[in-house]
Amino acid sequence: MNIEIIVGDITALDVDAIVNAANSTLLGGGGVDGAIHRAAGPRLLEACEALPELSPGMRCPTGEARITAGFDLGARYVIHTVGPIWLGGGSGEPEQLASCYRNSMTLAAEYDLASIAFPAISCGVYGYPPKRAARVALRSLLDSPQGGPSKVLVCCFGQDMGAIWREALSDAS
Ligand code: AR6
Repeated sequence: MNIEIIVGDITALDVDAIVNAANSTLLGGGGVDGAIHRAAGPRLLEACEALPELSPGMRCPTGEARITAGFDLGARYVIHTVGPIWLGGGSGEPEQLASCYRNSMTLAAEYDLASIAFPAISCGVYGYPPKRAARVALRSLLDSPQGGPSKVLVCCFGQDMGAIWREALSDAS
C-alpha cells in the first residue's frame, strides 16, 4: 500500500472513492461534507436519506462508515464516516478516529477499490488536534489489512495541514 499526502480540494480528485467527514445524520453539513454534497449534486443527499436510520435521524454512529455512489463527482463512490468530536482525548477519541480509517478501508476492500482519498477527519469543526489526528490516522492506515486499496491519499486542505501530515507520515513509516 502506498500512502501519499497531497494538498488540495478532495472533491476534485479522480479516485475510486473519496471519504467524507460527515456527522451521524449523513444529511450534510459544513466543511468538507458541504463541499462534497455540492460537488456530487442533489442525488447524493437522496442516497444518504435512503440509508437506514439506526435511531431517529441517526444513520452512522461515530467511528463507522457507509458507502454511496459519487454521482457528479469524479470519484465513483463516497465513503461517509463520522469522526469523534474532540473532548480532550480521554473519551475514546483516538480509538474512534482509528475506526473511521479502518472501517473506510474495509468498505473499500469489500468494493474492490484500488484508490481512496481521505480528508483530515475531525480536524476541522470537530476540533481534533491535527498532529495527534495524523499520528492516529496514519497508524490505522499502515496497520490496515492487505487486500484494500493500493493507493491511499490523504488530501489536506492548506499547506500547513499538509506539512503536519507529511511529518507524521515520515515519523510513522
Ligand atoms: N477538501 C479537503 N479537505 C477539506 C475540504 C475540501 N474541499 N474542505 C474542508 N476540508 P471538517 P470534521 C478540511 O470541519 O472536523 C461538518 O459540518 C478542513 O480544513 O469538514 O470531521 C460535518 O457535517 C479540515 O482540515 O470535518 C460534521 O458536522 C478537514 O477537512 C462536522 O463538520 C475536516 O474538517 C465534521 O467535522
